[in-house]
Amino acid sequence: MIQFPKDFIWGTATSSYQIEGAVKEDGRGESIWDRFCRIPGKVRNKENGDIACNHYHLYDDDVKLIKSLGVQSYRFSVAWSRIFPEGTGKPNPKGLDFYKRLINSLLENEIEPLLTLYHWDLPQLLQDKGGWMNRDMTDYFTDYATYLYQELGNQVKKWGTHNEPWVVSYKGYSLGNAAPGYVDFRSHLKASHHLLLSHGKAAQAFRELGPKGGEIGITLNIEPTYPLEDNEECKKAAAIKDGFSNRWFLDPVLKGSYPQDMVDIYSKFETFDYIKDGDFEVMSSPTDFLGVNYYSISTNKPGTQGELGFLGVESVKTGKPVTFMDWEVEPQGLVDTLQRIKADYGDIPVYITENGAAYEDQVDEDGTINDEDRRAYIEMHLKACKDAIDAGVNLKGYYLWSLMDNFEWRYGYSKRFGMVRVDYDTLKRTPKNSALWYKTVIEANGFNQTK
Ligand code: IFM
Repeated sequence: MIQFPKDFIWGTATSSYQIEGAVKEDGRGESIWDRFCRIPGKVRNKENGDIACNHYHLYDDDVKLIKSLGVQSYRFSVAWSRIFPEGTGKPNPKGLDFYKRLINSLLENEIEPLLTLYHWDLPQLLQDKGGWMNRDMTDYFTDYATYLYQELGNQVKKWGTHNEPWVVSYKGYSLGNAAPGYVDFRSHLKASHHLLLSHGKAAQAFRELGPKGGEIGITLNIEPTYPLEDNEECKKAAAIKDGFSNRWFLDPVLKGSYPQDMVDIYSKFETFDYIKDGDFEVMSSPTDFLGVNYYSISTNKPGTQGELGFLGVESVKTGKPVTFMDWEVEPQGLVDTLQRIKADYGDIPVYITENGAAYEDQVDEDGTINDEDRRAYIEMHLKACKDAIDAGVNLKGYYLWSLMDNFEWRYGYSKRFGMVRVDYDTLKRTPKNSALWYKTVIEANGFNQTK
């Protein structure tokens, strides 16, 4: 049996806009995703999070569901615009009350909350002030974080600042396929700077005003990059892709600087005049853990086509099996990622804050969902976690993405990541076979390897 350390944490994860619904209830303000979903052509079938999984009303049942699966910790995010409908200023007690009720329910069921402050749903009124392009956002974010530390810190000990700032800045400000939908690479660079600065400021505020004995960290999506062929050109392409996707975020947070090779490349079109003295010190304020979201790998060669053609990099598929997202399945990439973090950034405690897969699930006549492809994906990645632990990585826990099927951003409801199926007509939840298997893993703190 593959056995995990005694104190390993078994979790699952969601985010506010993807599951809550109730977007106009109890004083919640508009978020950038409410607005983005209304722009024609941005989200499949004009879908949106208006109802989503109706978790806002069904949260108590959802907590019972988490409990019934034996899950020990639940990672969720707070919708900033429920707490501060205008982004700043006057808090909304009804919005706060929802999270208090959710957290109480979790604690009553002995499920540890891991609260993420920002999982992409910025209050629209802050976007109207420039969003993450505006340096003031770093103070607004810190005020919002501090308010929650004070209101919820007695009950919540594990806190995350941002989820995947690369997605927020690159997809939101450069590719334009996530909210707010801008298309300008330089805006991505500026937005990413302010996101990481806001992380550092919120981490500093946590030390002063956060719960004693609490933990704070940031979640980065890491996609390990490999050369297509074993030659210098491909290795260089892989290094640039790594600098663009991974090191641009890891380095400021864990080393206190941007990677010089990327600064040299970007300096051809960017002056970085928005970087102020002392920023790197703030960005690299000590944190207690690093959250890693891992899904897939990237394989690279020199080229001028595609998204990063302007940097001389082309990412290609290598023929490995893919999930319904068209992401290649490669568990070794997770081992490499975790070992690399330890080698390059030190022995910081790590949680896998997301890992999982979308597949085209079939519901059998008797109502069961035999999602063997997802189960196998999870098993292989848990094996990768164990390999990394055996190699000395300080991996503390694993949060399966996702508790239930939900709004998968620009893909709407077409991509199902849940271990629990959501019937979008009735909103009924049905654990898939992967969830029943995950329950046995948690009970045994391990599993018999089949893959
Ligand atoms: O659904 C997303 C989540 O919001 C952030 N990480 C990746 C998941 C799957 O795409």
